[in-house]
Amino acid sequence: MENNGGQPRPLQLGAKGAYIVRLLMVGDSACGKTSLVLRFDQNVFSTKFVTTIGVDYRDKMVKIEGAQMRLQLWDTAGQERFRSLTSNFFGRADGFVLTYDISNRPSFDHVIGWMRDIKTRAPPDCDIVLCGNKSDLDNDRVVTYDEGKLLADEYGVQFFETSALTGHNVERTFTALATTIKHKRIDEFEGTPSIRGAPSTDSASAAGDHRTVNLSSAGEKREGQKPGCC
Ligand SMILES: Nc1nc2c(ncn2[C@@H]2O[C@H](COP(=O)(O)OP(=O)(O)O)[C@@H](O)[C@H]2O)c(=O)[nH]1
Ligand SMILES: [Mg+2]
Repeated sequence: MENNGGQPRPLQLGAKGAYIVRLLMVGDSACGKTSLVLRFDQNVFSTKFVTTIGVDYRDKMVKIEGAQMRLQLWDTAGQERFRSLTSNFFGRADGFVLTYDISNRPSFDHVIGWMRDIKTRAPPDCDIVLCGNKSDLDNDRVVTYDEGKLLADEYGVQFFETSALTGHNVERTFTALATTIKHKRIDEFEGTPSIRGAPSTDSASAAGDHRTVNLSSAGEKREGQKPGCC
């Protein structure tokens, strides 16, 4: 499944000694992807459904088990409604936060389709975390925790129920994904002993870069990397 003769690629080391990790938010529209990014990056929540043109991009520096990692959070801006995300969007991802809404059954049913998109269009060494968002809406819940966990187990990915509204598990979800990526894409290459299991929560404060770029050019922005290898 992995590229490079079955081996994951080492993470790219960027400026200031921080590893660059490209994380993509995917899942049905309105399941809370933008809200999760805002909660993680700025620790805020808004009930507004904000739409922008292109892809919303944020930088967030975190320190995972001593490693400085610059998480590049790529958030779609409505294109997911039309399933029109380009291969550029998927092609160079290091990780995905695949989100559904626990109060919306179709959004959960569509996880299979999103998984298929990732498997066919993203690099084989990318990692995925499945995220059942809006856990605060327990009265409107139509997808049980066990259903989400079972599906995640079938795919061999981590699973968290989150609430962008309350902040429940939001940081944990991103740091769990970053920690998995660190183990596979940094430690394996440096021979650094890694403490597998519980993710570190010692993320640093936001680095503060935020911009919106056009989807069609998004994949061209990164230099020094091979084209998507899927
Ligand atoms: N109750 C609740 N509402 C949420 C949560 N996350 C997002 N929302 C709301 O769901 C709607 C869609 O959220 P948004 O982040 O724009 O979804 P996106 O289309 O996946 O980016 C907005 O009205 C949000 O306020 C959550 O955790 N709990
Ligand atoms: Mg959005």
